[in-house]
Amino acid sequence: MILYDQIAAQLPGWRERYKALAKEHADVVVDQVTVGQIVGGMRDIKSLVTDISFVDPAEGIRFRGMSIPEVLKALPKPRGAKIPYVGGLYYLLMVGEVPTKAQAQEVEAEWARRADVPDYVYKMLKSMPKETHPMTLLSQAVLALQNGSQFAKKYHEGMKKDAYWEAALEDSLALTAQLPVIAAFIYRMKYFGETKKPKYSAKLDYGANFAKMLGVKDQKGYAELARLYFILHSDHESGNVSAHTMHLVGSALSDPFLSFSAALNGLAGPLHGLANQECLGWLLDVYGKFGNKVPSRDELYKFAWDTLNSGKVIPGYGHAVLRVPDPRFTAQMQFAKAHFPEDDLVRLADMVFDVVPTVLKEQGKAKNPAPNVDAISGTLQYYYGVRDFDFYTVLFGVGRALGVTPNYVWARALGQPIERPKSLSTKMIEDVVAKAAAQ
Ligand code: CMX
Repeated sequence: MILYDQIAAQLPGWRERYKALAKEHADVVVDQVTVGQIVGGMRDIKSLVTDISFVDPAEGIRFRGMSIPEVLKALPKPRGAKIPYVGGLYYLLMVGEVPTKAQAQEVEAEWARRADVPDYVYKMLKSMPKETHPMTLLSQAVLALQNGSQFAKKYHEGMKKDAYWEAALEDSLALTAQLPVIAAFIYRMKYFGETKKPKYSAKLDYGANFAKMLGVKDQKGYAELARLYFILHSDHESGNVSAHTMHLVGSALSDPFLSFSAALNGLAGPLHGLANQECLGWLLDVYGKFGNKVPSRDELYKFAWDTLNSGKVIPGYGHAVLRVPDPRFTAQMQFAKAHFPEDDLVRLADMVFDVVPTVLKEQGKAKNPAPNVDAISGTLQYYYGVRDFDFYTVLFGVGRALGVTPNYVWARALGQPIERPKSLSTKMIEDVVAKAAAQ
């Protein structure tokens, strides 16, 4: 299998490098940790290792060293499409090299072979109360799939440590193949009352399959958006809540299904992935308040201040690491402007981009007043008729699996240990502060 062969070929070299760091250079100091970082959500503490992606505060994400424009340009595309194969992105993240078109198609074929979701998963989803949040359904479905985990099965059969990554890769391919099917089923069931099993076609790529299974009107247009959306949401290095949860739970050798279900629960938080549903809600509130029209800049300025004065955050703005507009926002805005520049919500999102950073700067609290990935993603879904906001984080979840599973595979391949940071009591930290003051 293509990903297996490529990773296996690289592995001895990577293992040597990783082992050297762990054994020969373990005492080299990388950075200091301040009290502010300890009590401030561990911001910027350099304590994770990943080669899949890196977020530069002044530039944004790089996937395997490549910026978003570079990735979108270099990866192979389906015939007639402008946005690349998702399978090509998965190859890039897993292997670290830009695939040929044939290699990207091979990954797509691996997915098509594994996209069948067992019946009991559908049964379980159907038995849930109607009002259940779709993220809860998605997380439950992933947990239910754990039944078929090769990693868990082989671990209990005594699999050797060196082979962990192989079973992890098998589970990762199964998980990423089944996710769009489950997501589409949740969508059709929850909002249309349909319970037919979606059919994944080996003739279509990942994005086109998703467009078809979701049942949107403009299949071709939405397939492009789906590919873009999944690529952009795949990875954002390892410290964000969903990626870190996957890493942490995986470090206990919980299999990819257990780990990813946990990651989804973190993604479902309003300060993380749920912000995309909140962001479109905020835009529509603005739009509705001004009689379903794009307001003037002054009106928008006042609305933004009213939001802040009522104690709420402006969703889609700010970031824990980034200090510039998120290139994932920029790529989506470019897509919107290329395909439907006259759409009212796109014009509004563009005006928000102009006004909200000024408001946040005037307020002086947010370290980054610029838009993040969520500031526009819901607007694009809305345009294509996917208008049930609470579904948007499910889309983020499908995309996020494409980044966190390569991280999981490589963490097992390099034998990364169980994660166990140290905690201190408040008194201990106060003592450190007092000692520093006395010196
Ligand atoms: N609107 C209003 N206030 C904001 C703000 C925003 N968009 N972004 C930050 N702030 C405030 C914070 O709430 C914080 O206030 P307090 O000091 O009163 O607690 C202050 O500014 C400093 O925060 P920060 O250091 O700049 O940001 P954090 O690293 O603590 O948090 C984030 C980052 C994303 C949670 C925050 O910017 C936020 O809440 N944004 C809105 C929600 C959002 O868009 N989340 C999606 C992020 C992307 C993702 O993970 O999907």
